[in-house]
Amino acid sequence: MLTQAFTTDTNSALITDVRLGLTKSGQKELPSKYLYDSVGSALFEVISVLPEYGLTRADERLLRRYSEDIVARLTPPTTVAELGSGSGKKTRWMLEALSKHQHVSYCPIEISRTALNMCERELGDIDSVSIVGFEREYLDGLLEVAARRQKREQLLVLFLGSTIGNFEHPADVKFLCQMRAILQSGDALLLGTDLMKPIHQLLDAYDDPLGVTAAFNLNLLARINRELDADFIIPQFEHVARFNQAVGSMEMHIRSLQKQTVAIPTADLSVTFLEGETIWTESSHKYSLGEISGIAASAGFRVDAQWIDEEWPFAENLLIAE
Ligand code: AVJ
Repeated sequence: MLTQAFTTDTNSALITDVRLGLTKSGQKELPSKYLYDSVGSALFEVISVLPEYGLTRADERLLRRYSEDIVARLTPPTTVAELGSGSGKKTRWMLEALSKHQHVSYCPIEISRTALNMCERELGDIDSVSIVGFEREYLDGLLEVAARRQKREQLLVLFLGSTIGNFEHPADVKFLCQMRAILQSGDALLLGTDLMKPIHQLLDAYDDPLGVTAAFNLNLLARINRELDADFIIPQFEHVARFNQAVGSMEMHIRSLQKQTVAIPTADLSVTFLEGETIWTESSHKYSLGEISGIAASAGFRVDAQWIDEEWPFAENLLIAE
């Protein structure tokens, strides 16, 4: 009984967003955050080791190589908040570098309890680091961390993996502004951003030959089947990856292979798809260096330093709140 109530409660945001997104006139859409249930998160872990998808390895490489340089630019004592810690694997380098000089409080903020547990297990062994996890939406969690920090402490926010790129411009600037409003001047944000690269490389990265990304995308329909009792017939849909030239973003869509009607009883909904019609499930923006300084400045940050991976163009940007 209790489980039932709990499930209903956590589903209410999904129900609202499915209703909104699938009844929209024009382009149907679903928020990309719903790609990450336990199946989707496991599939993303696989994507991140595919040879065609270099993003996660570039991010890790930069943090491994330059953590000491990054830390040298901070002003201790530092409290670290991480938005979307995931497994916590690439955060190790930053925490190890920081904890050489000081005791560190590390506050991962995650909507997934499973991810929080994983990250506590992965990073729990580092001396001089205490971990306090927050099972919250990003900004709610950040508000709590900011409220608890000591007066003279600098807050370092980690927002890695180019998740910022999933906020379709100008939502990226809006999100940075909301973050800035929670921070004090002098606080730091380490922002990971995937950079523009040849389009054929991007198409391979978001439509890999093994079909892992296709499974990752289509799992969204399978999730709605599981959680909202819907009757999507998965083989009647296909994964589409395309580069949207006008905005400079990779997009994932799910395309209906035929005209069909799907029932989603828990959302009290029945949705008709035309043959070839798509649901837009994700945008992943590919930044230029100029754009990064631009969005930082619009949100009240200055770019203190940048580190760039040459193998897979990707940047770690150390931003300081003005
Ligand atoms: C986890 C947000 C960085 O945008 O590239 C991977 C997710 N989507 N393959 C990205 C993703 C398709 C990913 N991020």
